[in-house]
Parts: sequence; C-alpha cells; structure tokens
Amino acid sequence: MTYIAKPKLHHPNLGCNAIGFTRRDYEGKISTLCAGCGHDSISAAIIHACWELSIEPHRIAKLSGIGCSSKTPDYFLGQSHGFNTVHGRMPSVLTGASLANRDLVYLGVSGDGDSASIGIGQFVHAIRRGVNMVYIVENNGVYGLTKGQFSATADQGSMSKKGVANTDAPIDLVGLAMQLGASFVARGFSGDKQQLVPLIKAAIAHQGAAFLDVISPCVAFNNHAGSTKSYEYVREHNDAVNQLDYIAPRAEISIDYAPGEVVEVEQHDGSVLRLRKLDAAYDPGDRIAAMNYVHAHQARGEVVTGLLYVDKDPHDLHQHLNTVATPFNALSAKELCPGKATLDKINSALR
Ligand SMILES: Cc1ncc(C[n+]2csc(CCOP(=O)(O)OP(=O)(O)O)c2C)c(N)n1
Ligand code: SF4
Ligand SMILES: [Mg+2]
Repeated sequence: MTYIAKPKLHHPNLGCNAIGFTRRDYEGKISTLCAGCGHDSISAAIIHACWELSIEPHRIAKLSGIGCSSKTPDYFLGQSHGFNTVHGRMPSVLTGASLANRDLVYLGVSGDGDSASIGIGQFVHAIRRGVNMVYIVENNGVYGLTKGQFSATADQGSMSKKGVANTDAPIDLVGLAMQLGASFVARGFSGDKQQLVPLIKAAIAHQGAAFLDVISPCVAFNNHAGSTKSYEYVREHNDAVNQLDYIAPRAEISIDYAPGEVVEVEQHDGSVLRLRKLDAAYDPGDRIAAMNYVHAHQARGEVVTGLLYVDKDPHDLHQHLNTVATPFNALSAKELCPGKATLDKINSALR
C-alpha cells in the first residue's frame, strides 16, 4: 500500500462542530483508490456524518478486512483507533474489541468479497449475536483489489467487463441481515450522499447491530453496460422507499410534514429518525414485510434503497451476556482476576 499524508494546513475559516473540530480533523490520508471509485464517496460520507455528530475521533474504532473497500479506513478518521484485520475476519476482531470496551463507536468496513465470500461465516455470526456496531459493506459486485472477478453479490446474468455473464445466484446481504436479526438495516448508493449521510448517522446512534449495504461502483472493473452495479444501472433502477432525517438528541425539530407523510422513530439515545415516506405502503418496522418487499423488487431488477428495517427496541450482545459496563482497561487487577476461591467455585460448577 502507498500512503500519502494530507497537508495539515487548512482554511482558517473552516467551520467547527459542537466540540470545536473542523471536517479536516475527521479526514485520513490521501486516497490511493482509482479516481471515481464509489468507495471514496463513502469515505467522504463517513467523514461528514462523524463531523456532524460531533463525535470525538478517539471514541471511534474502525476495523476492516482486505480489499479496496477495506483499505478505505486509512482515508478517513485519521485520529481514531484502527485495525486492518485478515481477509474476512473483521467481524470477530470487532466483536472482541467491543466486548473489551463498550465505550467506543465500532465502525466495521468491508467489501462484498470480504463479507459475502471468505468472511460470510463471520458476518452472519456477528449480526445474529447483535454486536453493537455499524457494519458497512461497500458493495461493487466484484473483487476490485484482485482485478474484477465476480463476487458472491453479483447478480445472475450481470456481465463482466470482458462480456461473460455471471451464472451463479447472488447473495443478498440486506435480506440475510434482516433474516439474521439485525436491528437496523439500510441500503444506500455511493452516488447519493444526501441519502447516505443520514443513514450513517442513524446507524451510529443505533444501539445494536446496524447493517448498511452501500452499492459502490468499481470504475475499473464493473461500471460498463450489462453490469447491475454500475453508476448508470443503479441510478436508473434506484427505488428509494423513504428519505431519512436524523435528528440528534435534544435538537429542535424544525420542519413539519402533513400527518401520515412521516414516520418518527425515537432511538434509545433520544435521537429521532424522521422518515419521509416515498412509498406510502412501506413500513420499516415490519421485518417480514420489508424482506418480501426487497425481494419482490429485486426480482424486477430494482435496487431498493433507504432505511429498510429498524427495531425500535433493539437488544445488543452486551445485554444478552450481561457484561460489565466498565471497559476492561479501566478495571482493577482485582476485578479482572477474582482469585482462586472464585475460580474453584466456577470450575466445580462445571464438573
Ligand atoms: C486469505 C486471503 N485470500 C485471498 C486474498 C486475495 N484477495 C484480496 S482482496 C480480495 C477480494 C476483495 O473483494 P472485496 O471485499 O469485494 O473488496 P473490493 O476490492 O471490491 O473493494 C481477495 C480475494 C487475500 N488477500 N487473503
Ligand atoms: S479497482 Fe475498483 S474497487 Fe478498487 S479502487 Fe479501483 S475502482 Fe475502486
Ligand atoms: Mg467488492
């Protein structure tokens, strides 16, 4: 990998957020991805969302696997914690980190190859366990880094750059995440920042497993006619079910819509998800109906985007395991090691 640091100088009048940071404080190194790669737009949306949420950068931990998508955490949040794991192994490392320190915001960044092929076992278990995280798949339907082989999310019949049709059935990560019990499921498009930024903000505020599938065209290997993951195809077949406004806790709600036009979901931290319905029949609170809707539209070649499912009362792994609230690094040696007598008692209970 090549690393190019960004110059530190910036315009003195650059706006600050509530904790005094500029957008530049949330940036990383200069990207080495191909010009026009969808992944860079997702990095920009993450920077925007974290800056607007005024999260202190040291409170975020970004983890990834291997791929062009998994390289991107180097290009945003340069002052945050980072861990670039082995291919497909981000979810287990993230789960361990989250169990050791629940005070951080966990941002898992992966690719369709990283999560739907080599890492699919890890993906499904992190989701079904309800790890409190934002899990983003930057989905381009190919293994970009290894030069454009079809990935497991490539649609059947989608054409490769060389004109060969994909014959395998695709894995739909959104449908899978809903079936596995993710409490927040959304799909965005790297070419629609207006839709993507509030989805990322809402996913960060969500206390549970939040999964975000972002269609992110690979301009080098999968942006031609006949591909269902190209900019042109997604723009033409994008079926957005709602438009989300994320309203931070205690922020004033300034815009009013006519009754029935919006659905409001209050999250545990007091933030409000305000959903302007673009499809009047769509209910993001109904998991089964959402799965049916997404699959029926997918069969027609449409790409359903927006906040697809949200559980108003999510439970996460910490609640399931009744873990201690204090991060391990703040516990004393006595608390971490309760002594021989306690250990003997545990061991004898297992005999
Ligand atoms: C264990 C292992 N197997 C295979 C590879 C080769 N490899 C590197 S990246 C990659 C696929 C990346 O695809 P994706 O996750 O979709 O990321 P993209 O580059 O498309 O963003 C593969 C197969 C590897 N690095 N490690
Ligand atoms: S090969 Fe594709 S995925 Fe990788 S940086 Fe280039 S455009 Fe992006
Ligand atoms: Mg890919």
